[in-house]
Amino acid sequence: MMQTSKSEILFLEAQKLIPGGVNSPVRACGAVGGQPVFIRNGDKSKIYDVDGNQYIDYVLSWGPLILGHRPSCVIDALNKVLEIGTSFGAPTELETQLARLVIDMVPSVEKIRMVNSGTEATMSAIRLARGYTGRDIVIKFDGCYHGHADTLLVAAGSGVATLGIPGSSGVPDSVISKTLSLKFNDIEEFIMVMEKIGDKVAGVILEPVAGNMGFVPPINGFLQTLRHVTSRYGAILIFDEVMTGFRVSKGSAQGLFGIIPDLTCFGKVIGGGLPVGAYGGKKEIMDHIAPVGKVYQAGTLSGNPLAMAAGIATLKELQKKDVYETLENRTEKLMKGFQSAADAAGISLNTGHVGSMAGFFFSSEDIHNFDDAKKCNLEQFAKFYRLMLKKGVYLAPSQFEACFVSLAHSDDDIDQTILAAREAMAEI
Ligand code: KE4
Repeated sequence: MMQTSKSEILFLEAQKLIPGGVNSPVRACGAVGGQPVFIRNGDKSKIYDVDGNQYIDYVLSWGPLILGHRPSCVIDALNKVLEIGTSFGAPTELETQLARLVIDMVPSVEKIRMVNSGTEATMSAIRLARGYTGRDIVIKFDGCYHGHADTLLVAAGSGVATLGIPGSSGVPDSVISKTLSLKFNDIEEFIMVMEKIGDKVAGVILEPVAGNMGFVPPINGFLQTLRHVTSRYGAILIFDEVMTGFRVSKGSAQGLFGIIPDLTCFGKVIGGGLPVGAYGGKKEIMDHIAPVGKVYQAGTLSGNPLAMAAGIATLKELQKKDVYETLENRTEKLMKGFQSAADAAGISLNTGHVGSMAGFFFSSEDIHNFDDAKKCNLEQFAKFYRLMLKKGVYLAPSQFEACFVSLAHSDDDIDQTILAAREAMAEI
């Protein structure tokens, strides 16, 4: 029987001081019942809670830890920076080094600006698209989550979907009146809308592989249509690669699908576990950002040396031979194992993955958009989540999330997880 009394005590205390006892809503496990476990430490593919329970971790801090917990290259890089300081609020060479690494790995990016979160990255990219085009309207897609900037909190996924709320209170209608949210993967609807208002659209933003309505890849032609039609109307195509960046392939989703967006947002992996976001793209667009241009964006800790060092160490590791093949093979094995576990138990399960980003829905139908995702069996998901947690497997506590595999996940970890899934599917 899993002992969680210390987590329960800590959760009670945290709830007195922090809304919901958490610093990000999805961590409260509202969608799956039960209470969050408090983490004591992490190492490689595992995390350990304050009661000493061990878990194979497929959340990986919601994506950043593609090398696993405490990879030596990142720890060594951080220790080296600590010898010279933590933050200066002035340029350092480390910022240029991380910029160079991202630009070398993602050819569509000619210039890049570092910020501190994915939210800052997407918020700034939207402001830049509006400043560059002089237009106001932004198009997003239902179920895609781009962080919590007011203008993008419309029909969002992730924590907003997990809470079952349409958007957020506190966001004036005037702010979201210029944001249109269309159906993900609906090519006809997108073309129709752009034929009507395309010349008024500043930007179109999406997750090229959605991970915040659960795992939903683009259907054939969807990304290509967005690229072709936005070019025709002079709208800026923004790939929110905060989750997919350096996760689904070395060249991110744009490299995998061969699409060149005008702007790209990054986060998670490029910080290697420290707070980093970034947005970048064509020089001609990026030079509209202050101090060169008139679109303002700033940040006290943007380009922080510690965060840069963790990002540099992570991306350098990802450039090594066979990294993405290893990640792909392990993730495919995991998802095939989940599928066969469900089949053996007669449970309808829909699994998918791109690179080391994966997901599964308890449904017999194909899932192409947020409406499809919301029809899945959320109760079965919650039961599966709780059973797997008890069996030492830490999955995202919401159907509207993705899961991740790291280079630290061994074949034995995958085998153990599949065995746990077989048992859990039989008990659902
Ligand atoms: P942050 O502001 O949380 O660093 O990034 C926002 C963001 C932007 N774009 C995409 C595609 C994202 O997935 C995210 C954040 N992802 C969620 C998990 N789905 C973060 C977890 C959380 O909110 O606690």
